[in-house]
Amino acid sequence: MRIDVVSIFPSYFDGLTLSLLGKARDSGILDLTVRDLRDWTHDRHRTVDDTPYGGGAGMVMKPEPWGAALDELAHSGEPGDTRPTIIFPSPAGEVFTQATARDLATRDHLIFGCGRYEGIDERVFEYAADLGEVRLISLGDYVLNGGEVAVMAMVEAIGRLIPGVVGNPESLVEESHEDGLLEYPSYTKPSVWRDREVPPILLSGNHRAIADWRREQQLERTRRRRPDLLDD
Ligand code: JE8
Repeated sequence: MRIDVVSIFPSYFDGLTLSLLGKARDSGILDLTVRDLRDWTHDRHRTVDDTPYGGGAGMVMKPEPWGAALDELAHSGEPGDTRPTIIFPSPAGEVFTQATARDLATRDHLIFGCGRYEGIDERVFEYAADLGEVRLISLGDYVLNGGEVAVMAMVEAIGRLIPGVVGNPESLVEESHEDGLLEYPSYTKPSVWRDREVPPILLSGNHRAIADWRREQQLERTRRRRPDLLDD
């Protein structure tokens, strides 16, 4: 899979190129490139923003650098050029879930456009729809200062679903949200710590009983903390 990220703060993504995704990148499973939007400006000040038509507070990202960036990145250069999925993080988008991550993990080419300020000139979204499938996706119902933090979370969630990125494929199906339930609690040595014992069932060696206990813990926690997950 190819993932391109466009941002005016490319160094935000330095941590993403380490560890988990670093391995996938080196092995060629994931080709992750982070680009500076200002590389597609032509003026001395590398301007990416301007005042909003109609007035109002703050600045809006100019369309021209975005148009040039999308033109360049939407073409893979390979024969059999496929249309990319172009994702703009937005508080006004559909909410990102594990189902969204699973869907996006099946795509050949993702382009993430990180807005800042009051957002991006609306015509950029219309233009992007000529180049690929456009998705406006929100990380959740709270306000961030720009798209970078949302894209880091989305790329990490998508990247770890790509075969070969996570070492043990069994660990994927057991996880929180993959089966619609919260995770069961985990314990390690020592078996007694500050007078607190590990649940004895986990030391019993009875693997069926342990699996049943863990499932019960998942159901109990989901009922208490996230009853919305059990509604449907
Ligand atoms: C963003 C964002 C996600 C989430 C995403 C992109 C670009 C219009 N508003 C813009 C005004 C307040 C400041 C906003 C800054 N901003 C925020 C998000 C997001 N994905 N879950 N919350 N916020 C941009 C500019």
